[in-house]
Amino acid sequence: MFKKVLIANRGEIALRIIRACKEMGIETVAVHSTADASSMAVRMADESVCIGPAQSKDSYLNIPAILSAAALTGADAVHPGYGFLSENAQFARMVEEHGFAFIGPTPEHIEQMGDKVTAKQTVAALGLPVVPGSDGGVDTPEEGLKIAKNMGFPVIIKAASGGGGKGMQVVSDPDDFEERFVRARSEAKANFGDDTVYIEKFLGNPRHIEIQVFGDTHGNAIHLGERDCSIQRRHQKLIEEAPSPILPEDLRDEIGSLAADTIRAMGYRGAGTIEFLYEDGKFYFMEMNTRIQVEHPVTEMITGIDLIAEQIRVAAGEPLTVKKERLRLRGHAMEIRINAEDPDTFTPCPGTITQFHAAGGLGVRFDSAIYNGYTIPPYYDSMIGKLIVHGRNREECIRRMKRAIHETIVSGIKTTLPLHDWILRQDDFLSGDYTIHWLEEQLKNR
Ligand code: MV4
Repeated sequence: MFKKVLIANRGEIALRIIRACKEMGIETVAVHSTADASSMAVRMADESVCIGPAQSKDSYLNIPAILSAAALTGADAVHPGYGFLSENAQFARMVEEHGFAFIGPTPEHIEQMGDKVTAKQTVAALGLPVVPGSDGGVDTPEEGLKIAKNMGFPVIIKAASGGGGKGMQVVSDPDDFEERFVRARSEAKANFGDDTVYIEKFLGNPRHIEIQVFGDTHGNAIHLGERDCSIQRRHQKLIEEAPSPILPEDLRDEIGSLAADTIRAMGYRGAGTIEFLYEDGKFYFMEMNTRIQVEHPVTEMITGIDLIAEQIRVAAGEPLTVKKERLRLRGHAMEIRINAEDPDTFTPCPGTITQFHAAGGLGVRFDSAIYNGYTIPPYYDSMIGKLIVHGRNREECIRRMKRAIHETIVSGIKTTLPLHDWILRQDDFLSGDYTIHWLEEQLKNR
């Protein structure tokens, strides 16, 4: 097992990784920007190293500075968390070339899933259901229009190097196709330096359901059930839950087993998430994330498994401690992301927290790095914490979440807590009757 792990991240996930390391008897190194010198991660880690100025590109994305910190402190592994360098294949490669273990998949798997065309072809060949569409990249508008007409409109044009919603064009009218195709290509080129685009049938009212998977270096691969992440705005998730309120038991087993079989066949190591669109009782592969995700605690709550500890063990070459036969999904879990934002306009509200109290009690978990008197820097993501609750069923879970929201005190800044309280009182949410577009529709009419 590793003796010392460097955490190449900040905020709540840095703290989450430090906690797992402490419980495993592993020493920790926090790296931080000048803006994060008084962060909780710096206080909780055994050692800390300043890796540069506030701007992410100079610090949390500064590969030479991070590798120097690892060498200087004698770390033997690097955990990238989520965001920042977590899905940067070049970073994973350089970490390994410098003699450290990368707590994540191989650079090759990151690369393979980072290219959405290659990812789709790979998983389709291994038996996962994909959205009907072009067979790989499409070079010309003429070629694209032919495919679209064969498939029927509406279609969606996506960037191969995209993901997370960037550089997509929906086309309903064949007359608009050429213009949209050209726009998709040039946006792809401008955003990702790669103008490869592909075409899919556009699904109008899907849900976002993702499967948590895990593989090790001994040929084991499992799935840990799904998370329903359909409550989102502009591709930012607000609420995630498990199990999905609308997924039948037999379909969960079916898609979960297919997902596990897929990563086993790939020889995939570590934690991963396979994202699907779910519409009319059918799953369609969207993309695979090769990192630990923000919403991983939802899965931890229903499985009782420490996913970060499992990542660390797998990276150290140990087999998964979870066996499919012993895995039971228990009760219901839900997570809300708390952002330092105006709940009506979503404008970020950095500033100083003048009063703070975390919710507690049975089945309540608050993952955050904020504290009383903490000043939220303006340079990074506005998420300041995650409130996660577990209950015996969805009803108990929702009641507990409402209770926990009202127990949470964060003064001095605006937060999205009031918006969450509102969502949790909507009939459509309570009945589970919503698609990925529901929240944005509601916000228009509110
Ligand atoms: C789609 C789609 C409908 N049909 N693909 C958005 C993010 C990127 N990962 C893929 N996305 C979508 N792909 C087909 N064929 C609708 C979306 C989509 C979406 C997906 C998940 C969560 C929120 C979303 C919001 C808008 C569009």
